Amino acid sequence: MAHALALAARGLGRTWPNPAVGCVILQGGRIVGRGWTQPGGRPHAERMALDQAGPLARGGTAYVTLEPCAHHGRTPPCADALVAAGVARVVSALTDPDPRVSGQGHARLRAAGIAVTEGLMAAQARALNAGFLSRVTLGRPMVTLKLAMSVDGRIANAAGESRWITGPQARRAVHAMRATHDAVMAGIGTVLADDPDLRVRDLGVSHQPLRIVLDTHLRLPPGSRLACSAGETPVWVCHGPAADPAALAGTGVRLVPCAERGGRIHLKDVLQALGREGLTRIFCEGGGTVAAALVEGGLADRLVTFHAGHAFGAGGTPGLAALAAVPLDPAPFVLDRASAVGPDVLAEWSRAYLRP
Ligand code: AOF
Ligand code: ZN
Repeated sequence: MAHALALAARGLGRTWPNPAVGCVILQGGRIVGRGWTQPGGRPHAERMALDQAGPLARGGTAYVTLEPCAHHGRTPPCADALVAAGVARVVSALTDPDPRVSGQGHARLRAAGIAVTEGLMAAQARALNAGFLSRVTLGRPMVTLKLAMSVDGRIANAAGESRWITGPQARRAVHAMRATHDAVMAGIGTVLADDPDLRVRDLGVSHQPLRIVLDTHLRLPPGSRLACSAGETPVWVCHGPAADPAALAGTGVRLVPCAERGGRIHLKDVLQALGREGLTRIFCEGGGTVAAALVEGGLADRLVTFHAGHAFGAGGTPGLAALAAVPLDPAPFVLDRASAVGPDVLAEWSRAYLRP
């Protein structure tokens, strides 16, 4: 199952709206098939592993990181494919919450006489599938909030300079993280200040996440790097009802109308709209206003923090804008991992429901 989970992780960022699933088929103690959900969500992991195993799947054991599907999509259900291949045993990590599956995959296997064991490494599978689970159960994608800061939590010095606080190793790590998400998101303040590109660079990846700008009043300049590259890598601009789309006409950006509250698009509504579009994993790169709104709204599921050896003091820009009174106990984010990345410190935090 650990191997199946590692295979599944290869699909992160490129299988939406589907989950990234992994499958390993064993025969006589040897691996005869390995599969993972392919880009765009099809073929499913089981199909790929069964195709590899061919006749060797008969009498074998399949390890799957999610319950095999029971519905007819573009291809027949994976549960039926496992039955047809003559697999003797299926070990699955998690029930699929998709209402079209939701226990029926396991039931079909059992009805065909296959021995089914559920729940192996369930916590790890839940963490891996957090984006898909969030989309199906909460109607919104999972959000990872990245903050690259000075040791005192500032994302710019008193002169407003923010490039670059962290070193090249941290930047590389950020690009690798972008690649495992369906979309990279930033607020218009950051976009106007930095003119970022938000794509994955220098890693040789064949796929780019979408780019999303939170831009209530549609201030995105048509000449910005984002707007100018929208034809190559999609850019979605989430805006409020009163914004005038004329300035961005012809740039190729996609406009996503969202509800406004208190003069600003409402992040919960934005994320629900993105969930309806099928997005499962969002990587948010700031700035402080968006970061604070995500934390305040309980919408930041994971935090990725980089701390660099600068101390900018109170004149610098805080990584999080002001929050209303926050109780001290219990801390909502718990440390998953911390490590040195070049001269900087990387820490990954998540909410309790995402922890393995
Ligand atoms: C599996 N194996 O590798 C994946 C599954 O739109 P469709 O027909 O491709 O179905 C999508 C649903 O299939 C998705 O919502 C989830 O329930 C399941 N994903 N199932 O057996 C896989 N990716
Ligand atoms: Zn399937």
